[in-house]
Amino acid sequence: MKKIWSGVHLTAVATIGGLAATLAVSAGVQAATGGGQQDLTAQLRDVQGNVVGTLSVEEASMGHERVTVRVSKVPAGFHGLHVHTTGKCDPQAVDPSTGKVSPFFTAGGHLSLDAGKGHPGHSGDLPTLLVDEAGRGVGVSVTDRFQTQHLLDADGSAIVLHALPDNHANIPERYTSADGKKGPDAETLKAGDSGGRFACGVIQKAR
Ligand SMILES: [Cu+2]
Repeated sequence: MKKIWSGVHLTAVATIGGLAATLAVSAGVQAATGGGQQDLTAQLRDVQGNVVGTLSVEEASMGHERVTVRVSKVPAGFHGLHVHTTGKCDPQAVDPSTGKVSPFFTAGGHLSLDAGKGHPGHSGDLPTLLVDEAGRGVGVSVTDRFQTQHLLDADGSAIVLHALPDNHANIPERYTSADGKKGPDAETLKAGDSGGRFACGVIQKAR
């Protein structure tokens, strides 16, 4: 995906076009099985402990999950958004590699069910969230990169909203990183330079 605008446009069209078919398939499956899989939810809190948003994960169709995030009281602009590996959101967490407080470090890295794929190919990578001037934002996406059982594994999982936009490692060859290489460097390939972790929510079963 070289031209970011064409990529965004195609994604939006595909999502809208697929929705009617998705809903029809989902209704058919539920009628046949007497219910879908377990829906999931999370409450996002910032470093001070304020609730700033909610997450819901629902079955959209066979093998696809619909992920909805709603936030308020978040700084305006784009924010990186990912499912992280571990269901632990400690605002006082310390990064052992630096010895410094790194809020929500305990949530681990991006959920990655295929070790061969880096960012933005991680299972937990989601579209960046747009927050308006009033501090509100809503993001809806459909993904086939994970199933709800992957989020409810032994150590759980967490949704993390970052402080900065996620560049999805889209650093064209014409740019040179600080280490002299063209294109994305190791840090970009890890998390898309989306900065600190602004808010975190442990993902759990919805009631
Ligand atoms: Cu993240």
